[in-house]
Amino acid sequence: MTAASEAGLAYQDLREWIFTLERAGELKRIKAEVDPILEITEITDRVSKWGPRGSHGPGGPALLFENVKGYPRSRVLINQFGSERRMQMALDVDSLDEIADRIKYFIDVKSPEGLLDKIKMLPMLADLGKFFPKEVKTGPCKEVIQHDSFSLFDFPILQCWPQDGGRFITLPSVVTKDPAKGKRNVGMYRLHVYDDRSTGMHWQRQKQGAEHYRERMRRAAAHGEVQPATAALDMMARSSGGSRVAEGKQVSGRMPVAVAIGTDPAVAFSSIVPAPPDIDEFLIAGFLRQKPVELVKCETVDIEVPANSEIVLEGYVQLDELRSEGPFGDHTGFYTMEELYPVFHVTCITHRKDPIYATTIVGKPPMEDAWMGKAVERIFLPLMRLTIPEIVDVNLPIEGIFHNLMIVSIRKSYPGQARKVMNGIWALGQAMSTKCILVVDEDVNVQDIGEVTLKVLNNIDPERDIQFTLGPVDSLDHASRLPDFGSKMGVDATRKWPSEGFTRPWPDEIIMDPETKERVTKRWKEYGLG
Ligand SMILES: Cc1cc2nc3c(=O)[nH]c(=O)nc-3n(C[C@H](O)[C@H](O)[C@H](O)COP(=O)(O)O)c2cc1C
Ligand SMILES: [Mn+2]
Repeated sequence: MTAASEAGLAYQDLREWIFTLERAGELKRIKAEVDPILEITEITDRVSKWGPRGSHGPGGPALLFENVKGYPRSRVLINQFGSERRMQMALDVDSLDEIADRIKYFIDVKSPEGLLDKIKMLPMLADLGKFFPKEVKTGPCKEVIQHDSFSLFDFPILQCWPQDGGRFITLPSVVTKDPAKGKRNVGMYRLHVYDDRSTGMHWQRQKQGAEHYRERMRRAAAHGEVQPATAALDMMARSSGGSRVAEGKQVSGRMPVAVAIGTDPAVAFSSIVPAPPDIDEFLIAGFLRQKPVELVKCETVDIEVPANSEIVLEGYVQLDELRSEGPFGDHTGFYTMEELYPVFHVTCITHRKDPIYATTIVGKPPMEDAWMGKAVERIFLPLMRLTIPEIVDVNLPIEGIFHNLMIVSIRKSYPGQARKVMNGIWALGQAMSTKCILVVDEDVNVQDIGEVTLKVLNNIDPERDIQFTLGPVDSLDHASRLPDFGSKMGVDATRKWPSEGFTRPWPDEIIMDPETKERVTKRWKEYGLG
């Protein structure tokens, strides 16, 4: 357990988290002068690859750069989540399965059948109540409020890779509201800095921020009594081949947006979890840290942000404006090329005194985001089982960059079930874009790639067992026939049954008999093999 839990409190802010990391030997301060242009990336990339491959590595320490060229008063934090251990510390658990268990506990609730059942449920309901975000009057993020004389270049924002289109804010919690229901969403979408006061807003079209934007677009269109043309709804039109917002169907208006940078780790992590659309990620953060997230109102927009943030950007996205975003060296190991995305105009910045700028880099895996993704894999397993109960375990291998490969083991009970599972996964929120799904029987340890390779390839008749489908694919897929749309593949590597048309005998796996094993164990010394 970490310092936060010893005190029975969640990390109060980024600074307490840094303090805890340092005390645990998980953070290094770098006092040598470093350039935010490329140099910090090269250092962090090397550190991310430290240590042995395996379930506990690699992943060197978190880095706090204290002498950033051109930014004498700034510090840059990077790689805070960059190992399995730090991901556990961030969520204050010894194993990520503890969180999965906590989720299961809530899921397992049945409707109470009598008074006694109801009474038993009370502590749990009280528990739940503890997680809702709480509004407070003010907080550290309001120490400095800048309405006029600010520039994004006041902050040590990195240019990550040589061909990047500029500097990018890479670890922002972007807060928006659904114009219909007022429901909040927090998502991590990178921001390409265009100039002192504007950035790209890289919410990919299947993400919740993009849906809030589309909903505003629909409303603005209805208000202006123009038809929200399909083209206008397909608003993140691509520079090549895509439809455009233009052609007289533009709808004007502003969508308020706020961005929190440098929050406590539960808030940053909750911004990347693939939560169902209507769930407020600040509630998830409260659940993870077991203490409500404290929110303050923004100065210029009707949005709340974590009071403990190091930096808050307030502003709006103009509905009828798209601009080229990228290129950006992405977590696929390739650059994502320029595409049209909305523009975020910053109207006010509030921040702590001498703010710490929290960031990350993505690139060839493993990088920091690999460990965030692995945490999502563990935490979401019980939620996947809600709709696909036969799932035993799931592995998203790091080099599969989360959308390219999912290996899933199932308890098979009826013919064709592996294909049902694939279709279930392709219907499951962000898992919809999984390019390749391998389904194996429950006796296969999906965490062991060697065992998976042996069994999957032995067990398949490729033509019979591969299922292709067409549908939405990840926005970062550079090989699909069209942006965001392409084919996906499932491999049914379960043992085939007669009821599936397989009438040949299925061979047994080679396993030594226990008597021989025991005899050899007992006699091992006699053989002189060491
Ligand atoms: C470091 C990092 C950067 C990310 N950048 C983006 C991005 O630029 N655009 C995007 O759509 N998703 C990005 N994601 C993934 C989203 O944060 C993730 O899909 C999240 O669940 C979206 O939240 P939403 O479902 O509320 O939209 C990033 C994730 C990480 C870990
Ligand atoms: Mn969301």
